[in-house]
Order: sequence, then C-alpha cells, then structure tokens
Amino acid sequence: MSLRRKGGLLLVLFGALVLTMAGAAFAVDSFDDVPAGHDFHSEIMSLANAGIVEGFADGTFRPDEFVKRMQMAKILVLATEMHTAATDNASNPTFPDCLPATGTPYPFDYVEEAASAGYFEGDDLGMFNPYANITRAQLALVIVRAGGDALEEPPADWDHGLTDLPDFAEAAIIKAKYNGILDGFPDGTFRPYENATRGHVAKMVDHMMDLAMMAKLGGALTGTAAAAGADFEAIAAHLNGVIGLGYNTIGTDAVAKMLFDDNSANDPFILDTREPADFADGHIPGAVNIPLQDLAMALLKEDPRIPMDRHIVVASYWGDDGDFAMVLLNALRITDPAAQATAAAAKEPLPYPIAQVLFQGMTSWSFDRELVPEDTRFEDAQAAGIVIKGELEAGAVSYPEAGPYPDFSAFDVTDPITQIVIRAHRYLNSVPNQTDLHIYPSQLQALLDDADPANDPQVVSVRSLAHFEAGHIPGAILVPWLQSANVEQYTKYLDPTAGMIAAYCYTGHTGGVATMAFGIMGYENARNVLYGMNGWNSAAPGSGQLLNFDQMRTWDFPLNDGDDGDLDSLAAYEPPSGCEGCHTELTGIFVDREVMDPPPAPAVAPSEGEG
Ligand SMILES: [Ca+2]
Ligand SMILES: [Ca+2]
Ligand SMILES: [Ca+2]
Repeated sequence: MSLRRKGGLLLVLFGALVLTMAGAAFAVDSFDDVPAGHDFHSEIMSLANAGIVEGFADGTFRPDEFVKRMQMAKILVLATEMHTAATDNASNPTFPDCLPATGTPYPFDYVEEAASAGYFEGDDLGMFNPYANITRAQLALVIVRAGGDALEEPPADWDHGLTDLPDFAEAAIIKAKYNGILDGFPDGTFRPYENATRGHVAKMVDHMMDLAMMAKLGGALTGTAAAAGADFEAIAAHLNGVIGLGYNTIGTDAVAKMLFDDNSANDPFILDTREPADFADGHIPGAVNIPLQDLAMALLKEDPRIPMDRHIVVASYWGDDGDFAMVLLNALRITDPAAQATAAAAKEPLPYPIAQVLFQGMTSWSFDRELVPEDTRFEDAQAAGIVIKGELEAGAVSYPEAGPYPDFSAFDVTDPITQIVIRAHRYLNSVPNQTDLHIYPSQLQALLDDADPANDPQVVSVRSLAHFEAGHIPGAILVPWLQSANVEQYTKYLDPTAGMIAAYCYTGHTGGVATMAFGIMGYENARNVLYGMNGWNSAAPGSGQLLNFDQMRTWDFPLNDGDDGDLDSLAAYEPPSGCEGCHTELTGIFVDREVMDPPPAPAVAPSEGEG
C-alpha cells in the first residue's frame, strides 16, 4: 500500500483539509522570494499547497509584507475548514464596517465565518477594522482561538520568559508560546503591537494546523503499561521487518559517482534534513531540504516534493541523524518487507524503492565547516573534548526485568504504517531541536560519573555480541541494531521510565537506526551517542575507523549556496584541475588536498560504512 493510497484513509478523516492538500501536487512549486532555506519556506509552501495562502501574479509571496485583518479572517476559516460557499449573515452583518457591499464573498463572508467561529470579536466600538494590519498580539489571540482544544494549556507556573505582554492577549500569547506556535525576541520582548508579517502568519497558522491534525490522529505517549498494547505490537512488527532488511549507509563517493556521471537516470533523490540556515550555507546540488523534525508531518500531508518511487539518499549533519529519516522513509515506503527480502535474496528487482543515508552526512561531502554545528566534526569533536577516552567493561550481557512498555493515546487510524509516521512525528518533536536527539560522549560520561545513580541513562549497545563482550560502556545492555524492534527478544528490556536511553554503535549510524526505532515505539527518552564507540573510546575492539575519517572519507564535492557558481545541473560540474575524471572514476581516496599532498597510509583500514 503506498502513501498515495493511504491518502484515501486520511481523506475520510480530515475531509476538506485533505481535499485541499490532495490538490497540492500541481499547485505551487515555489515563490521567487521564498527559496529553499528561507526561514518560512516549508510553512509557506505547505499553506500554499493547501490553498490557504496565495502568492502574487509576479511569482512572489512577499513574506515581509503585513497582513490585513480581513486577510487573516480568510486564512483562518480556510485553515480550520469553516468556510462555506453560501454567503453567511448577509441580512444581519456582525460588524458595521464589514458589510456585504464591502465585497462578497471576500472579505464579507470570510469575516462573518470567522466571527461565527469565535475567532474575531471586533474592537470596543464593535468594528472589525478589515483594512487594519493585524498585530502580533491579535495574531496570537485569533490563532489560539482557532486552535481550540488541540492546544495544550501551559502549567500555571510555566516560565514563559516574555516581558511585555498586554493584558488582553497575555494568556493567548503564553499558550501559543507553550505550544510552539510563536516565540519572543532574544531580548525577552514579544513586541505585541508590531505588525505580523505574511511569513510569520504562515509559520504560526501552519503550526496550529499541525497541532490540530495531530490532536485528531492520536498516538501521543501517555505513560507506560505493564503489557505491550496492540498498537505497540503492530508498530514494532512492521519496524522489525523493515529494519531487518539492513538498509543503512551509502558511501559519499558512490553518491557522487551517480550524480556526476552525466546520466540523470540513475540519480538518487537527495533529501537534506538539516535546518534551513545550514542548508542555505551549502548543500548537494539538487538536494531538497525538509528538516528532520518536519519530515513526518510532510509525509502525512503527502508533500509532493518527496518521491514515492525513487532511490532516496538522506544528507544530514553527521550521518546518524540521517538514519532517523531513513527508518521513517523505509517504514513508509516498504509496505511489505518480507516481499522485499524475498526479492533481494533471489537477486530479483526490488518491489520497493529504498532510502539510504549519506555516510557521515555532510561532514563527508565537503570540508566546509559551516555545514554542521561548531566543534562537532569528528576531528573537531576530538579537540573540543566531545569525543573522549571513556571507560570500558568486558563480559557477558546482564538484562534487567522486562517491561513496562510505552502506552499511547488511541490512534484515529488503524494502519500501523500511518501510526508509525504519527509516532515518528511525536518522537522527533519531543525535543526542541533535532540535535537534541543526540547525546555527546562527554555528556554521557558526565551522567555516569557524577556519583548520582538517579540520573544514569540506560545504556544500550547495538553492536555485535562479540564486540559487546570484548568491551562495552559500563552497565550497557545489548540490543543488536537489526533487531532493535524485536520486542520479544530485546526491546522488552528497554526502560521507558529511565531518564534516558543512550544507544551507541560503531560510528553513530546503526545507533541512529535503533534510536529512531525506540522513539517511534514510544521510548521517547531514547538518544543516540554521537559517533558511537568511536566517540566513547576509539581504542575499543571494532572501532577506530573515524580516526581516519578526515583523511579517508571526507571529500570535497561541490556545494550550492545560492551564490554565483552554483550548479544548475550536475552535468555542468567540472572537477578541479589536476583530477580530471576524479569525480566520475573514484577509487578509494580523493580530496583536493590529497592531490596536492597525499596523506600517509592509515593505521586502521577504513570503515566500509557499517557504522
Ligand atoms: Ca460562507
Ligand atoms: Ca547520474
Ligand atoms: Ca549519574
């Protein structure tokens, strides 16, 4: 069953909402002034594809222009499906300054619908002020009203940190901030009387709609249960089948060969899951940017940018974060993993397209330091003390008591694959930033060494049994990554009530697979140890390959950053002088500086990317 078919399922649930979304595939490609990498790109495109906002005839969206109150009324009634074709209240207008003669249906009908829904109340004189620009405070007020029960109430003592909230909108602004719909400025102000821009409106409305959709879909973590629930079991069964197929990394050189061979037929689709600002600093030519925390929602909405039938390579920061996206994509697209396994074993064409991860992410594509957060490239992490010489323990595995299991609120869908996408959205957004899904080796060491057992993570090795027995992080249990969703044999030993589950592997990649599986299954305390055992102690058995990473696996392939020199097509790429053919006939080592100054032979053979 493809996602397109599942759209039929969502269609029943969300009626007009999904009808407008389903029409998205042909609606809008882009706006000239909202390029990929723009702060509000994904939200504006999402709303435009849903038919809730439109651009201008000249192909622009003008994200910095202000929004009139009548425009806001229209956006909100479309976003919440309160618009009806019939003109409402024509004989009994609510506001003296917004009459049928003002314009029917726009703005009159939309304003009446927004008033009937309780989104707008008018000013002290009973006027709507349709041509006035909506302020930031008013925007918070109407969006919170439109969001209704989908928004959570903040705890009474929640510290919102904002200093300049007006009485009339204070509660709404705090609630909107608590639900992640808005934020203040770095100086602690909210600036309630400044005008909201079209970009801000798009961001906030899109987020409110996402919350409303998720509230309907269910699957929220509610706590734990002594026995595994039926939804948990079904999710685990599909994940177990998909992860057992063993998909993981693809070497950077292999990707480059496919992209630069002047044959577009074999090009993978490059999905870049970094944040927009990092994407804008430089990305693989042709890559599409959907930040990791937005990916599941984009899949639920059938974002037309994500192909259902092509080989996908995920480009991320370090690579292991790409495994989070890969697990989700493969779980969604490989609907019958047993059929995929059968075809693979028989060396027959695969029934489903696969997703893989660029080995070590953008750190291996380019030397550019701006592509990943400061100090987190492996060699920089060594210098910064993020990568350590942690203690090792040898010996057999000792497991705790099995259970309890994560428990979810009831899903509004019965299909386990859609449930996996829902759960993925909830897990990936259970932390403020995508980088919070990691723990640095130095942070793990601090938690284990602070003489406070109460904050100790449950440490999980996903490496081989032999490598576990030869040396593991003290106190770890073993959950082999290919069986990270095998509940009966392994997953039942995870502790959903621990402060953290810290999974580690070799280089980070398979730990990313396991961590994503755990998170989808409801272990939202799961984190991946950045750089795995290489980050904890590169002298451990089976480790060491990242010591050679900078020499062996970091390439210098082209980046597009929006400036002159960007590649319009991959066929236009010309390798630097001195390495004619290098990028299409790669063998083992290639970086520009090696052409100039070949490195010494590595002490340890390079990884095959098993990570
Ligand atoms: Ca109407
Ligand atoms: Ca190609
Ligand atoms: Ca501790």
